[in-house]
Amino acid sequence: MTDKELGKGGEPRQQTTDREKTMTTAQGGPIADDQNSLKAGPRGPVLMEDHVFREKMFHFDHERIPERVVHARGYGVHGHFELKEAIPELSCADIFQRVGEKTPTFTRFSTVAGNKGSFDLARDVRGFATKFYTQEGNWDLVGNNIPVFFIQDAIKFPDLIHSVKPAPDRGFPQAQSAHDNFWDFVSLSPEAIHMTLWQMSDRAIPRSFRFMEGFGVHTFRLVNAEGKSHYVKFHWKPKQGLQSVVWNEALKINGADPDFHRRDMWDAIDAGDYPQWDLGIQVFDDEFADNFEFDILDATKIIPEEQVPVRIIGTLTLDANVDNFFAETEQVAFCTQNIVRGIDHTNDPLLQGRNFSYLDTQLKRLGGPNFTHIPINAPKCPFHHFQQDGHMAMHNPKGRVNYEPNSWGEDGGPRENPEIGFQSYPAEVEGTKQRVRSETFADHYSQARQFYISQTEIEQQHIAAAYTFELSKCQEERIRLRMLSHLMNVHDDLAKQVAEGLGVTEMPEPAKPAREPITDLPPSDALSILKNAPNSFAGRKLGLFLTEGADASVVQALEKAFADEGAMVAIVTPHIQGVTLSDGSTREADEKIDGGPSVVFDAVALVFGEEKADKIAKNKPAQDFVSDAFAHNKFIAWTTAADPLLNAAGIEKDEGTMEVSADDADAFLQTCRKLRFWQREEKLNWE
Ligand code: HDD
Repeated sequence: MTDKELGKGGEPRQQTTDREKTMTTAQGGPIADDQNSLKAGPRGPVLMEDHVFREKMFHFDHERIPERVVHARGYGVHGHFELKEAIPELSCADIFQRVGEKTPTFTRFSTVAGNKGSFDLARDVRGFATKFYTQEGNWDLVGNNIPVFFIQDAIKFPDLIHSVKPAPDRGFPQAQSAHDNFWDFVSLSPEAIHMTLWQMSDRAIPRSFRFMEGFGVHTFRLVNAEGKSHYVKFHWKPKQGLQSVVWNEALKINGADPDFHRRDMWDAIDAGDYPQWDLGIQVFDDEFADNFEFDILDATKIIPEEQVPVRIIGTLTLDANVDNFFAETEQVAFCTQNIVRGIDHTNDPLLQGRNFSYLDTQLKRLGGPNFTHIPINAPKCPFHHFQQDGHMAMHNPKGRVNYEPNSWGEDGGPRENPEIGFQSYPAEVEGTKQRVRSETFADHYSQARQFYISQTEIEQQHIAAAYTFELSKCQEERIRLRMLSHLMNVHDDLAKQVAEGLGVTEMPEPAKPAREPITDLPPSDALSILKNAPNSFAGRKLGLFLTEGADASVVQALEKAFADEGAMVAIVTPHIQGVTLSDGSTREADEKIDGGPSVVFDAVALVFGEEKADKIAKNKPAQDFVSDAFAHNKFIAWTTAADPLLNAAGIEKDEGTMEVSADDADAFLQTCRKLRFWQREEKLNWE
């Protein structure tokens, strides 16, 4: 670099004479030097008059806004919803009228408990919130990846969240429910028990946002043009299929890549592999509601798909990453109260409370009532109203009229329109004012049991192990035993396994149920992840561990087989410079071995050259790579030169491992479609 290109401090100068590219202040004034503040002499004090410095620093000092009180860590992406089946007989919502029409969307996935900087694979519920920019206004479906909630009445929400967040005195634990306060609250709130089964299941450690379901949770209403109402529950079904990781893997992913879920989403969309979900509706009427075993206004209950089938009406495709994380993902403001004509609320007390909380929270978070002026929150259809002023007002009403009724005729601004305007469903309401919980909300165990018996044995084991882990983190015996007293009302086997895991020899008395549970609800296969496995490796990732001199034909065959499937292949090598294969071609590395542990892949293949095979066998990260892949029930392919490593890692080959040549790359892919070799877990853990 010449002296001209370097500043006095030796830093590279990046100057331009192009007006378009010229850096300016926020006021638009061109800036000549952005690296040195204005001083009285080269070594003198900085001058207060330096408007360039002051403006830059002032803005930086105010960059942060309060993080969301829950769901602080999230990841947003653009997409669109395409209607596959019109439902005018059920709803007059504009978005549900024309088959093939695409409505733009913005979806934000999140964890609940952790702060903005926490890790992605916490055991936690995932938020799944979608804003539909419909032609009749924004509709926000603010759901989770679990179809039930911990509490029945929104007045308990601050306590629930306080209990799971870091304790107020010590400021930890971060992003976890495995502590006394959470389980204390839950065990004193039996309504939460059903949701804890979901939370202790593998649903709470999804492999990726792309491989999880979403649920609107509450019962809403669909209202048609004649004003007739049906009840509805909304479902998102991932076309990619369901998949989760195992707990030991989750713990390690959090260290290896705390951004695992957001990176996965970014990479998939960046590669053009757009994730899709079908929007399903469960529709039912008053007669069903009156005969259903539980109250349809109780958000701690599901309606099994076997009882009311899920009808698919459209597809959500996520096809664009954000341009700017703060402007879009951070500033997006979801509100459950954002509904459109044709969709309405019910009396679910949790939903009613949410309708207050979301609007209220945006005021605090985004600093004023004009957050709808921020592009990500603004409707994409025309909008006209007389709301004005306030912080950061971007579009105040034009002209002299800002009120109604007015007599200014054509110049009088927007007018009401009873034809297309929102009409609340005229539900009959009467009752005595009282602070009570309906008796019909009192059964807290029946569906918890139903969830448990709907799982495969592997999944049941995981649930028991998760309760054991979490309760083992509770220091107070009374809390552990109180939880156990509830699990005894859910299922004997579960309670026994957890008791054994905790080392409890004398079982407590079962908790006294508010209402006797129904013990003969049938299992519902839709509740299991493994019973609904996709039998595909598309969208998944193979970790291809290569060393110097690896057989090029095997590498190429694996790369081709997995690419044809629609899967990703990441190359892992001993050095980041990559390797030269047997035919002299090279492969660049995506990861050096200690930066790309097997926990970030769905299956692994070890294609090694003879050279240095013994040295690699002694490498600890390489040993961890295979031993973790094995312990996490992943499929493993290898070539002979990898044998010393497999031996050093103590791998006992089984049907989930296979020696691979160029001819059987396809066979390995087919095996990988099962995603995990669960029989190994049975053998390792239970025999
Ligand atoms: Fe909530 C955020 C989902 C109950 C109060 N919630 C928030 C987000 C999701 C949910 C996905 C993140 C939205 C985003 O990405 O910006 N919440 C749920 C579901 C619930 C639920 C599915 C039960 C069915 N929430 C719930 C209750 C209350 C809140 C009962 C309070 C009465 N939730 C909030 C909040 C948040 C929020 C404090 C924090 C940030 C925000 O709203 O925008 O208002």
